Amino acid sequence: MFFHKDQSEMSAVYNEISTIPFSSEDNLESNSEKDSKASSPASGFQRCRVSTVILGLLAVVQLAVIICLALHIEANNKNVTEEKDELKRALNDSSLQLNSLTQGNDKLKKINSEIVARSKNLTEDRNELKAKLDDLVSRQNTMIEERDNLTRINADTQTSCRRISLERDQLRERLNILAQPGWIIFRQSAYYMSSTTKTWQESRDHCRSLGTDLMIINSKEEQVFANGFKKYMWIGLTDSEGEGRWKWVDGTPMNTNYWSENEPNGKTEENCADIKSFEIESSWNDESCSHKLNWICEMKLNP
Ligand code: MAN
Ligand code: CA
Repeated sequence: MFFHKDQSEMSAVYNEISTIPFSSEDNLESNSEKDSKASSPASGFQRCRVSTVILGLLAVVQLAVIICLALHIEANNKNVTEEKDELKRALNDSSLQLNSLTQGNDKLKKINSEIVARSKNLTEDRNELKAKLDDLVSRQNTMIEERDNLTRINADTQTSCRRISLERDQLRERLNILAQPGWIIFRQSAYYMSSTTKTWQESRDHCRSLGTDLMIINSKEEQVFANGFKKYMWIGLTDSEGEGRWKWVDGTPMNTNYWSENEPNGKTEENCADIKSFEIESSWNDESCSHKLNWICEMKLNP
């Protein structure tokens, strides 16, 4: 293509050169015109030789142009070949890089798939473990609650056990006391009738040493029962804390009474009560507390 272009350019140059007026020739022609009237074979030969020289020069120029064009084309070809080789190498490199990248990409895709699969498995494992942990925490809380309940029940049971043991010991002790001679059971109580005599306070102290106290009479049946012993004996009634304010040994005030006629009559001299006139229902008498009498203790069986 370059060659064709150069060829056409060369033809144009040649045509242009061909049309250039030669001043010398023009001069010659003008001279020849001037000398036309006097033309000769020597001047024709001269003109032919000049034309030949010019044509030769033109041929040399054309050859030089052709050589330059050829060199130029060859240089271009060489550059193009080099560029082509370079592009080929670059293409090969790119191709290799593309292959390498594709392989790397495939590997990464595979690794990514594996990671996704492992992540899925790990997520499932985590969820499973979390569910188990929640279950364990729930069971642990239930067990803690049960343990606390059992601890409370155990503490209550131990308290009950201690209380029952104490009651058992007290009952055993009372049973041992009741097993002694002199005790009689009536209704909800057991009664001990002394065989000796003591002051009211000594008598009370003896009853208390047995875990009981002097007899308290709070029903007609009990009064009749007490008279049945037919003993002149201390009962658990006193006004020693305040004249005329008779109280039983458990602190309750005397309401119903079975005083004998004209009793109580001892005022501040007689502050302790006894059964004296046991043949009649109203048998009580107030007496000097220092007097020595039999006494009767009462143990309540259902306190
Ligand atoms: C004695 C004492 C008194 C009582 C009279 C009447 O003197 O027992 O307390 O009042 O007898 O029985
Ligand atoms: Ca009296």
